Amino acid sequence: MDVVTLGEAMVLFVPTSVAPLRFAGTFEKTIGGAEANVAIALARLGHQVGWMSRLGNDEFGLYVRQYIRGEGVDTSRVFFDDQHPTAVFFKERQLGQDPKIYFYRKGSAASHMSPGDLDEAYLAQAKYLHLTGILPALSASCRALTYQVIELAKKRNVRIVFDPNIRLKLWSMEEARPVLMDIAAQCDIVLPGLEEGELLTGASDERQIGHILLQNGAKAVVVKLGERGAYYVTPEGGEYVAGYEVKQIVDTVGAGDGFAAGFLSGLLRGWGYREAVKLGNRVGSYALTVPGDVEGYPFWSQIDPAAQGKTVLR
Ligand code: KDG
Repeated sequence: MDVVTLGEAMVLFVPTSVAPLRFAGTFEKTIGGAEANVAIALARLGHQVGWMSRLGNDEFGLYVRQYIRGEGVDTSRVFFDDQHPTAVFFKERQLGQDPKIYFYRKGSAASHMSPGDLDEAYLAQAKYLHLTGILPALSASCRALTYQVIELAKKRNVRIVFDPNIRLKLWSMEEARPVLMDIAAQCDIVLPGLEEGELLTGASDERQIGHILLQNGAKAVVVKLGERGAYYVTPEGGEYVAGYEVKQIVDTVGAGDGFAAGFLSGLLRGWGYREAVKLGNRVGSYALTVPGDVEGYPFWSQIDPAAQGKTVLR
C-alpha cells in the first residue's frame, strides 16, 4: 500500500444550472470529501491507496462505496453504520466565482468514527498516511481518532502528510487553531493554502508561514498559492514552483486535494520536492476544469503520454 487516508466522503449534488439553489431543479449526483478525493486522484495516477471510513447503511452509503471502489481504491476498511446516515452536500453554482457549499452532515455515520475503527496492521503497511483538518472537526470521537492514528503512524514509521483544510462551517477558528497547530507539529509534511497558513500562523506571506510551521515541528511545508503555484520549504531552504495556467476555471473545490495527490505521487516515484510540487500543481489544475470535485483528476496516461497503451486502467 502506498497511501492510506481516512475521513468522511459524502454524496455531492451539483445543480445543472447556475442559479440560487432554491431555483435549481435538476442535479447531477456524484461524490466528494477531501480524503476520498485524494484517494481517487492517487489511484488514477497509478498508486495503491486505501480509504478508511464509515458510511450509513443506506443507498447513499452503498453508492459512495461503489464509486470509490470503482476507482480502484481499497475500501476494505470502510464500515457501514446502521444507526447514522451517509452525509450529503450541495454546491450552489455562481457565475464567474466558486460555488457556495451547503453540508448536511451533522450526526453522520462518519462523524461517529472513533479510535476503535482503526486497524493498526493495515495502516502499518502504508508508506504515507494522508490526513486533513476536516476529520478532527467532525466530532470529539473523530478528534480522538485523529490523534490515535497519528500516534500509530509514528510508532509504525508511516510518514504523515497533513492538509489543514480549515472548514469554518464545522468549527470556529479559535477552536480549530490550537488543534490544527498541534496536529501540524506531529506531521512530517504540512500542505496549507496561503489563506489557511495565514489563519493558522498569523503570518501574512508564504515564507513566514513556512518558517513558523517548520519551527512548529514539520519537516517540510508546501504553501499552495493558487495561480502563482506553490512555495515549498525544508530546513535546507525554500523555492517557488510555478503553477499551470487554466484558461477557464469552473470550480476550485477539490484542487487542493488534487495537489496533495500529485505531490504524494511525485514523492512515491522517488522524485525530489521540486518535481513533486510541480506534479501537485499540475494535478490540482485539472480539478479546476469541472463543476464536481473528482471528475477532472487525470489518469497517469494523461500526465505521461508514453504510458498510454501500456496500462489498461490508468
Ligand atoms: O476539498 C474538497 C472538499 O472540501 C469537499 O469535497 C467537501 O470534504 C469536504 C469538506 O468537508 O469540506
